[in-house]
Amino acid sequence: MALSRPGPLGRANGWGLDREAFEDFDLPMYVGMPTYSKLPYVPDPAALARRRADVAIVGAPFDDAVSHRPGARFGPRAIREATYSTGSLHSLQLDVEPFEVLDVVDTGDANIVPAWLERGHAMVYRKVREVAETGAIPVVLGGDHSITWPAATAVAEVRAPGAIGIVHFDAHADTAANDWGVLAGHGTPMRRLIESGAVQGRNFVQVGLRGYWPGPEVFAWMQAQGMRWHLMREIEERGAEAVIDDAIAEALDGAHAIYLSVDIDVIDPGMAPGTGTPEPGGLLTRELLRAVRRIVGRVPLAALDIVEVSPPYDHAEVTAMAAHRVALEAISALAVRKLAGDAVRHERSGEVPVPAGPVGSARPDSNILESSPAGGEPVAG
Ligand SMILES: [Mn+2]
Repeated sequence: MALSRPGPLGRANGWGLDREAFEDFDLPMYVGMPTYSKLPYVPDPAALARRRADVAIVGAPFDDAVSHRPGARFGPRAIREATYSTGSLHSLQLDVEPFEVLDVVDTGDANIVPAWLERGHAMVYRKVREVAETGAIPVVLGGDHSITWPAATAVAEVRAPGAIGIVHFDAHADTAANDWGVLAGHGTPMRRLIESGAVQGRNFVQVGLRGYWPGPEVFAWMQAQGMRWHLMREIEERGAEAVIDDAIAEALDGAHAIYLSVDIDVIDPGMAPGTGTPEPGGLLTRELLRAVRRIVGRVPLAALDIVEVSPPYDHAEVTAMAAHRVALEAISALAVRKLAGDAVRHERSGEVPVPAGPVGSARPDSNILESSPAGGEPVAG
């Protein structure tokens, strides 16, 4: 990289000496373009397809569906730059240099504007779909958890509806029928995904649930769908390792690939305070990072999302850093798989599969229920 020629004053001051100039990728994180880990910015899907990227970061800066603290719209920016390590990295835990093995790029954000819930979800759906269609693995940075409905629907459509499973880390089940009458709130996306046929209930595994929401009738609905869940209490009693092993086995039971959805509030709020609905008594950060490495190392990954990081409630960027590392641990685990000869990209063979289920048909004309028999339900997220 060449520097411009100095003038006479610059030379006299000693500023014309030969200096090494660094590529943007190798500069400190606080210098230059704030893409995820300073990776190349490739917003054009045609360019993404041409370079056959393995992994593509997507921002979903959307928090119009929250039930409590806002601020997750600022999550993608904060997560992208919440690291001090730049350039070609070496994972000590996995002994791999992920950016040497994989082509990882940042595709920028979905085309979000404020205060328009339906449009925001449509734009997340379209952005994730255009990325997934290139064969790259989408890593979606939220945003509140409602974005998992459009993001996972897009991935399910590209892969074949009903063929992906979801492993969902969260303090909350997010399977409410509605949030105070709103069908697309951040307490409802997992129900919408199952109702619409994007994902089958028996391929849905939840880890880390705790606290005081939702009520028993929602768990009865979950059981009727064949969903499986692991309460925080089970992790306390059996240990995270044993529970994650079970979750991996359950996730592989019938699904071709896994969409991993990580609500950062699965971590204890002492370690991840910057979130919308903090619930005391959660995972250690290191337990979550280990779980992500193990799951992505053993299960074909269709996509990953990391949601509910609210920078205004964060302290010392600790929550954003945890979210940054969730993405990086998954990318590093994918790199290990690629070195072992496994396919990482999704190569589509032949025609686009015909949807097996009524994907998208659960989409209401309005996200507000005209009349809700049970009334609106209070909600967490
Ligand atoms: Mn949650």
